[in-house]
Amino acid sequence: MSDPLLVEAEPYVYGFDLRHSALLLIDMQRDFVEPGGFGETLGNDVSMLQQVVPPLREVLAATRKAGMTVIHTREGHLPDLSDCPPAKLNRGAPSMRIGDPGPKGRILIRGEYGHDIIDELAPVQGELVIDKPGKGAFYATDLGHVLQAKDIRSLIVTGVTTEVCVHTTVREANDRGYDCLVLSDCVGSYFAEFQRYGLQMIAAQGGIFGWVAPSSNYLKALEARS
Ligand code: C5J
Repeated sequence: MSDPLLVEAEPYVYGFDLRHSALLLIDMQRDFVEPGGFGETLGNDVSMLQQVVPPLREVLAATRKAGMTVIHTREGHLPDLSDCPPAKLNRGAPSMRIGDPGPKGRILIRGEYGHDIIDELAPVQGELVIDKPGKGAFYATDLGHVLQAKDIRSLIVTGVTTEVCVHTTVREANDRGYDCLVLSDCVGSYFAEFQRYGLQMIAAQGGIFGWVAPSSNYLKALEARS
């Protein structure tokens, strides 16, 4: 058993073993990050999420170089919407609903251009892509089985949005016994205050859901290993 890599984090140092860890990129899809997608139909300023892309590219490159498992998720639904509960479909007053035709194809539908991951973070061969109908990455997906099969115990969590799919997934993972480190500049919200409080909520009370650190601390830990 090799020594764990150590990341300076809140509320205290996070230790992880490369062979038992995965980088999780949550929903870095055109539908959330670019104009004309689901995020914008809800009235959000999608440019708020674009600041996540440069640091996350660096993290992805370093993680790939280190040989760690990389898993991407995509939120979306089957073309016939059979996996989209009416409560989700009908909620609110968006300018377009899930399944409606938009400039990037049908909103949040699997196989459409807008549903896919942005070019800058596109998965490469060997990386897993988990399609999920809900906010949490464990709900109605194979993620739990995949992590068990790979003997993954720690998750480095990135993606969008901080208070919705990132939070839901971190809470689900925490209840399943995973240690989650959330990289603060690699998760994004449409709301500055949700970003701040969302991160605080994870690390509060001695790390009630997990740990939080800037990506520079994670990169330092990866560099220090050789
Ligand atoms: C949302 C997500 N915000 N990926 N989805 O609806 O956070």
